[in-house]
Amino acid sequence: MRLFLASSNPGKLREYLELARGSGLILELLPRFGEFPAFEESAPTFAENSAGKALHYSRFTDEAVLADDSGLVVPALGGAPGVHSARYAGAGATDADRVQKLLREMRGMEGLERRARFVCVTSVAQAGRPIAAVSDLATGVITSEARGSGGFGYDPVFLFEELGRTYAELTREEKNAYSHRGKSFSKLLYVIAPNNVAPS
Ligand code: ITT
Repeated sequence: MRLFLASSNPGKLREYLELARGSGLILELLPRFGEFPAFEESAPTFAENSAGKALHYSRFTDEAVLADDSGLVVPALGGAPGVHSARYAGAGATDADRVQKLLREMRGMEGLERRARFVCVTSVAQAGRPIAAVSDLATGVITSEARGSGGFGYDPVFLFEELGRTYAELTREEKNAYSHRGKSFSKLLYVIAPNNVAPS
């Protein structure tokens, strides 16, 4: 099966291309992605933004389109940055600006207050109709300073306790094996490729 990815985020694109390798799915960036009217991600949930993105871009091609809406949820901040993760520090801000804002907002917080999770909802649609929607999450702790140079976004401050390193300190293979996106994509393979045998 062939899928086109609708995403403007190079970090996501790289991870999905790696996840798809060897999966039996052929995944490519949606051709001329940047030329289509952008989808307005104004919904209050990852689910609605994810499905909306996939449905929107699927109207510009005959192939099935995959989109994800993902973000970092910090309960002690009332769920922020949440669905606003990409715009947390305003338009034109960089990953480093968003990370610094998060660390500022969390100054003085300790222990359980630093718990966080990454959430990913992956949607597939074709010709304006939904085909699949799956989601997963990964839990961790927000560090007090950035560590590591891999990944993207909030990876340098997301400590994945199981391995004792931030996402930015993991290899690409490790991040894909444990991340919210990697786990959500694994589920997708069982939902859209009926010949795949799911683990019991
Ligand atoms: P598209 O909508 O075009 O795919 P985007 O970056 O705007 O790109 P989202 O609206 O889903 O995507 O926002 C996701 C944001 O959440 C992303 O920009 C990061 O700041 C953060 N994020 C999501 N997954 C992440 C990950 O694996 N590591 C670090 N940060 C992540």
